[in-house]
Amino acid sequence: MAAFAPSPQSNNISGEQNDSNLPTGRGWMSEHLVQYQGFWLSPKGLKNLMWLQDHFNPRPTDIFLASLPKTGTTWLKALVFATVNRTRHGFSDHPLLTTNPHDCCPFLDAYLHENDPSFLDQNGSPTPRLLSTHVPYALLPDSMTVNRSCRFVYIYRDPKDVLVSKWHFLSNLRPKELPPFPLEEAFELFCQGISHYGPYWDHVLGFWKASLEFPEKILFLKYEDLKEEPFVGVKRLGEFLGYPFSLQEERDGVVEDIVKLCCFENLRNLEVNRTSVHKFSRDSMCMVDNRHFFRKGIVGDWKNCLTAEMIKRLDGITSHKLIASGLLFHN
Ligand code: PAP
Repeated sequence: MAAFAPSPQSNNISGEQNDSNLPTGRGWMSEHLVQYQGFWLSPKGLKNLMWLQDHFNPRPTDIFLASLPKTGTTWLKALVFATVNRTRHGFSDHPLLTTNPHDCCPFLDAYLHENDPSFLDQNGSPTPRLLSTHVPYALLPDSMTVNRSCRFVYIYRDPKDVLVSKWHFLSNLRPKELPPFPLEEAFELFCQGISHYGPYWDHVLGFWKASLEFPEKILFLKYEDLKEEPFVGVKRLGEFLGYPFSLQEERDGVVEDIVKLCCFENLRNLEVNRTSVHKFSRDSMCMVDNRHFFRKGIVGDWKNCLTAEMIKRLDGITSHKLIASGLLFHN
């Protein structure tokens, strides 16, 4: 699909972007998506991006957690928060026992758009700031990517599980007055790349290439690898972020404590994640029951949802787009 505008010389997009002259695509909820420089965003997502471009001033110590929706963001937030703050909090009264991970590591673009950058400074853990974003690498402002010491941790996941997870999530949030959104329709849009912050493959490749170019700045993680070897993943996180685990900590089982604290079963069963809600932006009505962030937490649920034909088509697109990168998935 052709991009709306040629790639800019710099990543900075100056001024207000009016979405009325951008190509539109069918949304997954009631609103449509707009295509901006090759990526699909909700109209609000586009406004948030403009805000990010114009107003965000990173600190050199900032840690950005980057991802596409439904690739493991919630889990990554918990793991990074617990790793970076492990000397501040004991495991028996840890903030993650009473706070949803999204509230420990806010979405950068959504909060900034609320016109309250000071929120970021009141975030409990001033240094380093843990901030998350779904914005594709190519659309991030230069202030975040060029000549800065800020680090990124990127997580990606098998697109078949991403599609299934996203479809379930949005079906749960769908207003009752709207007709159901069939999986077949979600599948078709996903394959065409028309999905929040998609195309999926372009988003992944953007961060992958950047991580090859700047390996000291971008850590590239796979959900499936984290599931298989969470201890290895947590140790890599600690090392990469400048908080390596000492031998004594390893002997004391600190890595295991973090893995256990952040594991799906533990987080899902906490009262805060069963009964409370998360507000995606400070003043808006965009609220989600925390329980929706914890569905199954497994690898390969697509086998229960997609037809053989769907699997073949989606795997075909993934092979075609990712083969040169080596970022393929074993089924
Ligand atoms: P978001 O984009 O709304 O933040 P995100 O956290 O990226 O969602 O992805 C949600 C997926 O991660 C869900 O997958 P599922 O639908 O296939 O079950 C969710 O269950 C899963 N998930 C949430 N927390 C964890 C965790 N601690 N460990 C493993 N998977 C998790």
